[in-house]
Amino acid sequence: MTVRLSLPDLLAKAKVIRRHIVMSTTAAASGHPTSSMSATDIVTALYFGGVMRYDAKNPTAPGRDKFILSKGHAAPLLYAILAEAGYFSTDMLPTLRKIGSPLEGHPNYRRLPGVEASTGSLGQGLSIGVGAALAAKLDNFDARTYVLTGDGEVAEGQIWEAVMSAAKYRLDNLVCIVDQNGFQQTGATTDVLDLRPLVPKFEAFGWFAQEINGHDVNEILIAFDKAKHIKGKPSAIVCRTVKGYPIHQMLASDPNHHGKPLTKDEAVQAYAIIG
Ligand SMILES: Cc1ncc(C[n+]2csc(CCOP(=O)(O)OP(=O)(O)O)c2C)c(N)n1
Ligand SMILES: [Mg+2]
Repeated sequence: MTVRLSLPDLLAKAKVIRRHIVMSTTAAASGHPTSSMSATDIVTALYFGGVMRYDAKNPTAPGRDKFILSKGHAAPLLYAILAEAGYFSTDMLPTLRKIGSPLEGHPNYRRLPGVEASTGSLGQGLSIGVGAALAAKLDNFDARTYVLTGDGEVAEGQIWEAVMSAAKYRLDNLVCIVDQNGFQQTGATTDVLDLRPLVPKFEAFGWFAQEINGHDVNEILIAFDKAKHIKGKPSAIVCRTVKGYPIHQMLASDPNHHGKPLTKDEAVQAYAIIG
């Protein structure tokens, strides 16, 4: 089944998700709020915009679509999405990173329903996605796999091994989404390693590739729909995003703000900006 909210309801859902992200990372006093917030509109559209087929009450149903968070440090985003989708109670969100909680710092598929792969070691999720998409084809399931990677993460060599094999196996049921927020752990991608433009690189490897505004839910939905209609090749959607959106202005002195939670006072300010 799919969940298809109206555009105003989708925008409202993205605000709820962002508030969960701020609340859970501030409660944990650790985690990656800005990495989670750049990708919030993308993943909200996937789960609540009628894109993915899933059943929160039957999380391992054969033939389901799969979402793999390759940039596993954005776990607070995944947990907020899965809780809102009904995989587990939103009451669990404040237990992020607490001893004994299944909401580990990085997603653990053995401990939490809806988590399709254990990730956090960057570069691996697209290969897992290739396996899932290939398996779906071999099983004759009309199932799609969506993988979210970071723009620093795509510097990992394993990403491009997966890109090559996905084209070889004509995995038109695989979508690689790149959260192009312009920053990685140690600084701006322009300073560390800039792989832009990514679209011609994916195209050179035999993929269908689009570049969109990753904060425009309408554009995101159109891009997912376009990808669904491409036959014979995998799809990449390069999303231009802002790390920490929409609280980036609050963090202007440290726009990356990588792996740092907000203080309690900053969180109050953030809730006001998010709305
Ligand atoms: C293999 C590997 N190397 C290093 C890290 C440490 N690390 C965690 S997040 C991160 C930066 C990732 O940047 P990007 O992919 O752009 O994600 P963003 O947080 O900007 O969304 C790094 C280097 C890791 N998790 N895995
Ligand atoms: Mg990045």
